Amino acid sequence: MARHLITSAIPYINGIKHLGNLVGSQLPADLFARYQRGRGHEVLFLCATDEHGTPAELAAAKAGKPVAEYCAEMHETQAEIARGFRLSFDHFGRSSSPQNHRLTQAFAARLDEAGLIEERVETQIYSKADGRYLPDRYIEGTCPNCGFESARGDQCDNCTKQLDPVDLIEPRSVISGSTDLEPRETKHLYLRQSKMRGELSDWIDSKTDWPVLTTSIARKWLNDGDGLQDRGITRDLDWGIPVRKGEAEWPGMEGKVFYVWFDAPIEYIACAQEWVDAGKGEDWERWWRTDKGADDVRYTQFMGKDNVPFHTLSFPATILGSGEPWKLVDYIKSFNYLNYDGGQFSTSRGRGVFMDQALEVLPADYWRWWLLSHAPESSDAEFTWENFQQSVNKDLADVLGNFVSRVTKFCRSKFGEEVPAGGAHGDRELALIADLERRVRAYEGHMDAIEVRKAAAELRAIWVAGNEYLQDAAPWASFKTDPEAAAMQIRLALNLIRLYAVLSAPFIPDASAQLMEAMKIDDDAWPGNVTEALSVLPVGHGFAVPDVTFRKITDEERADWHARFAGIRS
Ligand code: B3M
Ligand code: ZN
Repeated sequence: MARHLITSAIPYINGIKHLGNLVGSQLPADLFARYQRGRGHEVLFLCATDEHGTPAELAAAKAGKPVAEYCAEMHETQAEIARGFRLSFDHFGRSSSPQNHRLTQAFAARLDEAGLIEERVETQIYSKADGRYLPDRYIEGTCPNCGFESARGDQCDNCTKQLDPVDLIEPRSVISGSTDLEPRETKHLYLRQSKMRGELSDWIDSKTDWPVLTTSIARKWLNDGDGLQDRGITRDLDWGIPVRKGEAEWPGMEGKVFYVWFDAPIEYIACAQEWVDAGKGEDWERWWRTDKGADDVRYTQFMGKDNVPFHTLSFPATILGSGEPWKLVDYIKSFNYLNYDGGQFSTSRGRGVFMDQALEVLPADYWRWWLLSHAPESSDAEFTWENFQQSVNKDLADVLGNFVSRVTKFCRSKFGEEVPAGGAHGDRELALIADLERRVRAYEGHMDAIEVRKAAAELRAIWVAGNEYLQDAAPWASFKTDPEAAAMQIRLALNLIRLYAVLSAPFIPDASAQLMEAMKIDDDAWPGNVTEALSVLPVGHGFAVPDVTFRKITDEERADWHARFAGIRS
């Protein structure tokens, strides 16, 4: 049994995420966690809300609430929606937790001891109209790298370049729109990442099996020297983790907080502590400390491409720089963007379908299937309602749902609600089994490699194989001349339903549970070999005809939803 530590990029607290965010990190992470559990491995799957920094402050201000209260409420909202999508986190933590406060302050102290922190007096942008400094997202302007006009102070969303507010061309305050800005001096802590360039570069070079998307972004920053400029890790903000050297004061840094991107990845570790403190686990160190057993853990991170620089360079610089035996990530799965109907999903502009809205329209499995089978892996992908309708109606309703319905209803009408006997498998069955054996192994290969689209395509092919078999064997016809043969065919097909439930659970967990219930069995062991897996339901085993597993989306619904989501969410 292997041990898998799995984290999804932690979503910002500042509102409900859209489907593009979901498919870029939390959903594929859940797919992988469910798969590894299904294979019988030990899994710790963690996620949290990212609660600090300017996004949190700005959103709270907009909602007219104190930021702590806003974060507590929005954390609950996001947790509820995550449950709705069946995201099977072992813990959904909060980067504002006391555990993360302590750990972040401890990391800063260690980095300082290691000579990797520098105090710098620097120039920050001060807004006279707002009476405050404007770090990160409090300021917008034109990107000096690509010319994008709404680049934020910390990063350009268009070209992913990490920025400094002073770099922006024609900067303006996000709070008031004021351009009456002046540079003022203020003291900050810098993480001397540049000192670690060689070590990080060797580490990235050793990751020859990583997705090209991940390593190409990492190398780009390394080779430009750009991502490895020393990074400011503190801010002039009220909300955040107070700058302390471990438990001690940090002279000259009173009233300042750590930068959100410094404390957010540390939450991956703190979240494991929260998991233990919530009484859900016993020992977090065996997942995170290589001196306490974590060296045989395989750690996989999931994220959108815009988060890659922080996970390939900044966070590893924190971990390595501490000189302590923390677990480093083994594999980073990153994703391109999902677009929405000819444009971009946009949280700030409310464009696209958001997670709460999606669940109002259809249950989680419909979305999970479409999103995962169209995951933006090798390039950006696009959601359209036509494509969604087609995929749901074909793959889920016509192929899987129809198979289940035909088999169970036919059996009920001809043999009753028990697995019928019949004779031994014939050539057609043996050919199907041999085909499935190959396909199941291919499916495992894609899932192990986190090739999400390929895994979905193979799973669909496994469903199709059953359908083609049924069409070909035609038990409704053979029943008239050879009821023994029809019984054997149906016995096989009922067993296939259970096998489908097991194999499909990582993608469509609710449907899987429904099928297991209908087959009146809880043996969900992963198929070691298909022949054995197709005899788990013995002759005489009772089953029930399930309700419709997947319904079709009508043309009216499609048109209706298209119109409903064409505008901007208020
Ligand atoms: N919250 C960005 C995002 O939600 C950021 C990820 C942090 S991962 C440590 O895309
Ligand atoms: Zn740019």
